[in-house]
Amino acid sequence: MSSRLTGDETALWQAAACVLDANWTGAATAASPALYPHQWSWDSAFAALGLARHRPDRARRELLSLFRGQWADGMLPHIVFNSRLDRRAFFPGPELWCSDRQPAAPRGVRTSGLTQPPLHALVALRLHQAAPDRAFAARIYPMLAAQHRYLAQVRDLESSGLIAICHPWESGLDNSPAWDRPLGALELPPDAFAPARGPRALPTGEDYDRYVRLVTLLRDTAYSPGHLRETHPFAVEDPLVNAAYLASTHALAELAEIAGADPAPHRERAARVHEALLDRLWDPDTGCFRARDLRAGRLLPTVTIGAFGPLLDPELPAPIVRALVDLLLSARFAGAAGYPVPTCDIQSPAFDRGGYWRGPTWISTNWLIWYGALAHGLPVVADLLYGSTLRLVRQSGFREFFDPFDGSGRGGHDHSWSAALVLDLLG
Ligand code: 9YW
Repeated sequence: MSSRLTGDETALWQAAACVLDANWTGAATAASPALYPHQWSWDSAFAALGLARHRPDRARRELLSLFRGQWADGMLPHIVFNSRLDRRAFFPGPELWCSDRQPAAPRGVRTSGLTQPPLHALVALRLHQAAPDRAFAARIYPMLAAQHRYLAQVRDLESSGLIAICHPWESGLDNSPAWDRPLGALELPPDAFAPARGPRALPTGEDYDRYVRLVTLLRDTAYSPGHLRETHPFAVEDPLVNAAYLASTHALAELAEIAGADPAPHRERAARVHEALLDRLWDPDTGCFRARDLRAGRLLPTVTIGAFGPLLDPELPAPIVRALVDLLLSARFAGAAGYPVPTCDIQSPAFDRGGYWRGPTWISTNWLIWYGALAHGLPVVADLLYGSTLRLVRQSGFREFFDPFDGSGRGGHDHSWSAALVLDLLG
């Protein structure tokens, strides 16, 4: 803990550290004790950032434990299931994914068959910068390189430089209005039915049936690259996922140097992703980034928090940075929310202040924008994000998400990334 914290900040720091301690399973951090008791991929990356401030030994174990779930083709799954938990602890559990029947999946640990935003190399580099540990860098570099190789070889569906998600869950922003069109275009078999899940059911009904349908299509084709490229009905290039990929590709080049490997291929890839982000996802007519639906061959209409993801690109041209800042501060986002940043354009008909990723403010997306703003030397934006994020947790605790107008807490309590990222913000 930094010695320059005020008394109030010290109390917040300690409360956040207690949440991480309580959610530590002995090998990893449960995303949220009651709702999401397993290890989720991008949650784990965020948890490691907080643990780096509190228990650096655990931060490294957190990442290594996630990579126990990595498949032989490099795919890093979005859930690594805790085998000590009852199989009813979370739906969909291991039985939906059947990783134990996939030759590429690891033995002795069950996982999902999807990915999540690849922030891990960025986080591994930050751990190294906070407490240099060449042995750890050398150990994790090949795993990260394999993760990135999988993304470049299997997920760059149109050889554009960008990676595609094949399920809304892969975006991390599950029910974002950005996915409404491609999800709505999905045909459901007449008997589609998804069992009720856990203590809460969000999102519900037909949306959920569609999520499960997409998983069964992937599973029943053995998660094959050919199915993904040719026939899978959901394939989207998302600006936030690709910005995370780009930031991590830059970090991977630095980690390669630390580990004594060749950084050049990662630098070349980063240059390609940067160009493709601008060519394919920047919409000059509306002055923002949008997700591209590869199956329909067009940009998706709703402007969401994903539009700000490319602030993670260190080479984003200054006029585009300015356009993003104007949009962020406008009445469509921070300008009309007491507790920014809402996850959907407030003026969109799809905006829903209580609807999970359809409007509420989340600590993870706030942290990503804060981090990008710092990198671009935008102190006004960074201070706004820092202040509003701390106000949220002071007022409502380490909740899963928050009402963007009055800051009231929603969803699960003691959410790991809400605590971890506050630790990182406080420094
Ligand atoms: C689900 C764990 C996960 C996050 C996702 C979030 C939610 C789980 O919880 O998804 O299937 O409902 O949308 O980003 O990783 O915190």
